[in-house]
Amino acid sequence: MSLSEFPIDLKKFNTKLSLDPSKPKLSAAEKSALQANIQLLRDAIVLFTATGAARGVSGHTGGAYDTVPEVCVLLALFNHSQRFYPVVFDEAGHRVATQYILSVLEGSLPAEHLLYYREANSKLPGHPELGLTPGVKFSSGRLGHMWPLVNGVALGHRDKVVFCLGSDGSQQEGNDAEAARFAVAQHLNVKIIVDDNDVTIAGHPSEYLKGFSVAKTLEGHGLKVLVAQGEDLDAVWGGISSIVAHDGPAALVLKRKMAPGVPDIEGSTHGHDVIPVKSALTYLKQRGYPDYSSLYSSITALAQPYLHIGSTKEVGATRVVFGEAVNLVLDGLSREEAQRKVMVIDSDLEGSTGLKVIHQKHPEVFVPSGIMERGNFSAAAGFGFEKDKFGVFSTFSAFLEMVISEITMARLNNCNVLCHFSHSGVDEADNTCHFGINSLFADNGLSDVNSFLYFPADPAQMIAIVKKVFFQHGMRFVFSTRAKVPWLLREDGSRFFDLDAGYEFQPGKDEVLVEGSAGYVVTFGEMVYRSWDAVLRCRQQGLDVGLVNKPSLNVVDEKTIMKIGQSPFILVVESFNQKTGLGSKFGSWLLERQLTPKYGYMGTTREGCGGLWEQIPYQGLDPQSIILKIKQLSQ
Ligand SMILES: Cc1ncc(C[n+]2csc(CCOP(=O)(O)OP(=O)(O)O)c2C)c(N)n1
Repeated sequence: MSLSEFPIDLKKFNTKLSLDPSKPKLSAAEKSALQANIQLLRDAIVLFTATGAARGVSGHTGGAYDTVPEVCVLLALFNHSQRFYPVVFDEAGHRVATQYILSVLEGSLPAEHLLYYREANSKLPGHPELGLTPGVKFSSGRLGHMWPLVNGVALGHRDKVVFCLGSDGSQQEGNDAEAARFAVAQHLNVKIIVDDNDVTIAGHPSEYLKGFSVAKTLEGHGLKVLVAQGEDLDAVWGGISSIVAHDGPAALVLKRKMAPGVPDIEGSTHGHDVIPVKSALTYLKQRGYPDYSSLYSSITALAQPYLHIGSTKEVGATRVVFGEAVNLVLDGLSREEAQRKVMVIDSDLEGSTGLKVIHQKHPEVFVPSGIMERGNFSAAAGFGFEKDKFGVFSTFSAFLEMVISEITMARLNNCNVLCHFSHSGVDEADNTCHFGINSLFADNGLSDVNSFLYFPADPAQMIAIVKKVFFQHGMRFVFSTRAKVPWLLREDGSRFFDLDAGYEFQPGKDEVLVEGSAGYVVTFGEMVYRSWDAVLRCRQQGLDVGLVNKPSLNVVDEKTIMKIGQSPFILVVESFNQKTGLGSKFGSWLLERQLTPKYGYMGTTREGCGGLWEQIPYQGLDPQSIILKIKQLSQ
């Protein structure tokens, strides 16, 4: 079976189905037409999202699968009347499979293209991106960011009813509370349909966020709220027709298990992620489809073709090592002392940001919490409000942008917070809304306060940094990437950051990994091994380039800058935003010291290409691109 044809005939979708919301009961014919549409889309979603699993690029199945009934109802309403703003906004952008299938139904994408879900350069990334994918009508992907925007759409279209699909994950964000209040105060005709499936990434909200009720919360804000069973089509239609009949903001909270009817993942957090190929095959077989194994086996993960020199073949996940390193520190304390001194708070990402091992080994310090980065950060700060207490907070680097103001207030309260921002830069990023590239915004204090931004170059350096800075005071930020990185090797094959051989991390100190007379590359984090490869290859060709690892990103090391600033050139290499990253500062630091080498800087400059490792070469940050820049500067 080949990828040139989508094996489920989406032309069977009844695009003409029209439903009149003034009739709260479905006729038998309407119900069966709706049911057929729902089943078709659900089967298609299982089929094509599983290609993400086959390709090794992951993805999300359950959430998109869940919301198909309400999506099909909305399409039938759009057919019925122009009163409805004809966009299926979705505050949970990971459910992007829905938007891709809608693009196919409206004829903007060929159906077979769905089989390239999340492949690099396929224009089917992990979240909807306006302007990238034909037919996609909005960008989404950071939870809590859509409803407030939909409110504005409704303000601009007072004559229309505007829908937004909601989720019990997204509804945890403070932005949604603000949006609810605003919708009520402005009497907006916004209708939120929430997939209340009690599943997010790290667990079940009913367990980790006891007391939270989507329906009661929305009611408390003053919305009209109905609750119905999401798998009871009559109830879904009844609910949607009555929130539409209501003049003003209203919500329909649909209770259902995650991925109802899908073997292996129903009701489980695994349903949040991409469905394993095996489970998809079982599901499709149960649904009476032929065996599609050959389709999935014809898909292969595209491996990174480049062999880096100057680092190990073995790779490690610095984001996971963060948690292990915290455990090493906590292992040295009694349980009572640990509990008194340390609090580690999660924002539904413990498996991704490395906190899980702390949860397992040191539950006495661990607080599982919801998708509420601002509140969780401030809780960590408040815990660290006293001199001998330390809060630990973690989320993806992309969401560092959400807590900048909270960081300022924590700073003004002299709080001790160790922040771990994983998924930094663009390496293997879930595309543009998940780029973690504006991280120097964390250094937003004035010149009379210190805060340190640390980005280890490999797993060993992560341990060295965490051990060193864990009990230091103030705000400390540690970064890691989604992608694994190798261990860095000296030219003699030994490891640079070997703790057993006496390596000790020194905050604020730049590390000259190799001296060079032709000029220096200055870099940090996951760009060090790539830059080291580039520098070594230049040196092999007789160009005596030096390399500086700058693990303390925001601090000037006077001795090193004076030394390298007198060399012929400096090239800053990073995957942060070229506009706001280290390269945007380093030139000023040089000029302030009357140092005027030739100067260049490379960072992230454009929206992503999807896929995984492909993001780095796409941004022109691969070793070959670094070599080219070195050669330009050294001429
Ligand atoms: C602001 C923000 N924080 C965290 C995330 C990471 N994240 C993506 S999906 C998700 C859980 C979502 O749960 P829900 O929206 O209920 O979706 P479901 O599990 O039902 O698919 C999290 C924490 C994010 N995308 N945006």
